[in-house]
Parts: sequence; C-alpha cells; structure tokens
Amino acid sequence: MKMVFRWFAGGYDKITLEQIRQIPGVKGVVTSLLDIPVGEVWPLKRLQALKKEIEDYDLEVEVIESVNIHEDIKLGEKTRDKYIQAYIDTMKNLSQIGVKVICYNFMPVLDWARSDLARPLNDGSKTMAYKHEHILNIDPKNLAHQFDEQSDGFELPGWEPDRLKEMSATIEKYKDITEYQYWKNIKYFLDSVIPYAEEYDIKLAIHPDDPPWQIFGLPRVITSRDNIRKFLDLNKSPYNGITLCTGSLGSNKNNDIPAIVREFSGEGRVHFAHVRNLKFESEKDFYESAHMSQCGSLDLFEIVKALYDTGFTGYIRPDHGRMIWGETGRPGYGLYDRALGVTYLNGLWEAIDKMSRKIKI
Ligand SMILES: [Mn+2]
Repeated sequence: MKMVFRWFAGGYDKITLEQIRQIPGVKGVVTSLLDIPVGEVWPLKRLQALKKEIEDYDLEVEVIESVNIHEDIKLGEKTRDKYIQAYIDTMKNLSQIGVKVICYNFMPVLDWARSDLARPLNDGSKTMAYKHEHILNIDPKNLAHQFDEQSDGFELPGWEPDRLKEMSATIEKYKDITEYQYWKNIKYFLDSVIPYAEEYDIKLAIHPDDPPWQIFGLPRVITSRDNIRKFLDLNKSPYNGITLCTGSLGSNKNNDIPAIVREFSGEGRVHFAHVRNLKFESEKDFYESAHMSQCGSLDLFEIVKALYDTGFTGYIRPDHGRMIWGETGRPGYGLYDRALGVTYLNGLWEAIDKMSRKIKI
C-alpha cells in the first residue's frame, strides 16, 4: 500500500505541503483542480505546474480526487457525449503528469451529506455527524445553507457553488430517472471511458454513496456489497474499480466491511482506500470518530488486515478526521487528527506485516 493525504490545491487549503511532508510515511497527496467547472477539460499546463509544486516537497501526485461527473452524464441527457469527451481529454492530460488513479462518484446532484459539520464531543473535539431524522426533514437547499455557515469559509468538496446553483431544478430532473435507468447511465459512462483508462493506464475508482441509502428521493446505488458487485460487472476491466471508503459503506450496519474488502481487494478491484471510523448512536445516526477501533464502531484492525491479506498495493488515505487541539478549518479535513490516523494505520500495517512474516517462518 502507498499512504497518501488529501490536500486541496490552488489556495483552497490552509494545510501546507511542508506540513504534510512531515507526517511520517506519507508518500503523496490526493488533490484536484477545484476551480475548473465540472465538464471542462483540465489544462495540461495547469497540471504540470501542480505536479511541480507538489514534487518540490518530495511528494507525489498519483491520485486525483475528484474529477467530477457532469450531471448530464448522470441523467443520460443527449449532451452527455460532449462531457464524456472532456472527461477522456482530462484523463489523457492527467496521464501525462503520471496520475495512476482517479477517485470519482456517481451520486446525483449532491455528494455526501451530514446533519452537523461541527458536533462537539465529550473530549472537546468537534466532528461531523449524521442524524437521519434531520436529513429526512430538511430541504436540501437549507442543508446547503447550513453547511455554508458551518464550514469555516471553506468550499466543501461535493458542495461546490456551481453544483448548488441549479440544485432544485436538477433534483427535479431526477424525478423521471428510475434506478434501472440510472444503472444504464453508469454503464454508458463506463463503456465510454474505460477503454481510454486502459490506454492511458489510469485506474478509475468510484466512491460509494455517502450515506449509502436514498436521500431527497434521489437514486443512490453504490451502497452495498451486492451493488458494488453489480457495478463491477457492468464493465469487467480491472481499470473499472472502486474506492473502498470504510466510513461511507460502514454507515450501513448491514455492510460487513472486512468481508467487502476481502472480496473486492482480492480481485484487484480496490484501487484506493479511504479509511476512517464512525460511532453509531442509533440505527442510522452516527458521528465520525477517531480512527482507533476502540473509539468507533468499525474494527480498523480487521479492515487493514483484510487489505494486507489480499495483497493490496493501491493507495490508502485516512479519510476525515475530527477537529482537535483547537484547530479550525475545512470540516473533516484538519491536519492533526488525520495525521494521527496516518500513524495509526501505518502502525497497524507494520504490526500485521511483521506478525505475518513471523508466522510464515
Ligand atoms: Mn471517503
């Protein structure tokens, strides 16, 4: 595995590359060009400058998160081919700076959702939380407004202004899209881009829906073991893979994360792993906890062991972290708790690696 750390390029992050390079074991950053509107080609010159900026700190840029999918592709509209071509052109440019994996999602209109971006915990830290009742009863526009107030002035990935401008109208368009049609739209996208992913040697890694169930009446399909199987079967190229996000899939108690890791990593279809923990407060309510198994409801040892046992050679990053030690910043993406996450994950990996070697001898 290769440890990486999410960093928002272009002045969208208060965490610096200098700070990231000092976290032990971090080999590179996961980033994107946030200012390029969805559907436009990422210019090669910008990417070359980005690569240089990152490599000046001895860090790599081999994973992009995300190149967002235009709504017309998700909706299956006639204009989708134009946006698919832009996606292919962006992949080509990314391949020229050595990018190996693109993490993306196929969530309609909205990306992830939480009811609270800064819930105080008993130890004085703050974290993101999800209360299903709150999400059921809120207009998504008001949720966007609430996010705006709680995000400390940072644009949230997945809640970018250009995505939100026409939110109500876009949600309306999904009224006519059945889940069956949505799957067909995903397959159309995959069959169009995967041959180029192969040619450019870039693995595509879809991120599961977060939370992994329907909200606001919109189709959300990358939610479970069975649906991941269905997704991977839509296009069987090894370049069609997944980002295994433990927190997103893990917020459905029926998802057995170590088993899902074993199955899909064992087949070489997990290209990227987001590893974090969460603590259930009831069936569908949870908050994002510190990484350690004893702090949350997921067993991170079993998850890392499943990655190890299946010979995982992809990229891994701590996903969200709490805000600790008085840090302020982009919700979920502070420096300190994520750095602790890196160290914890590296510790688990080293222990499992050395124990496994001893057992073999
Ligand atoms: Mn994730």
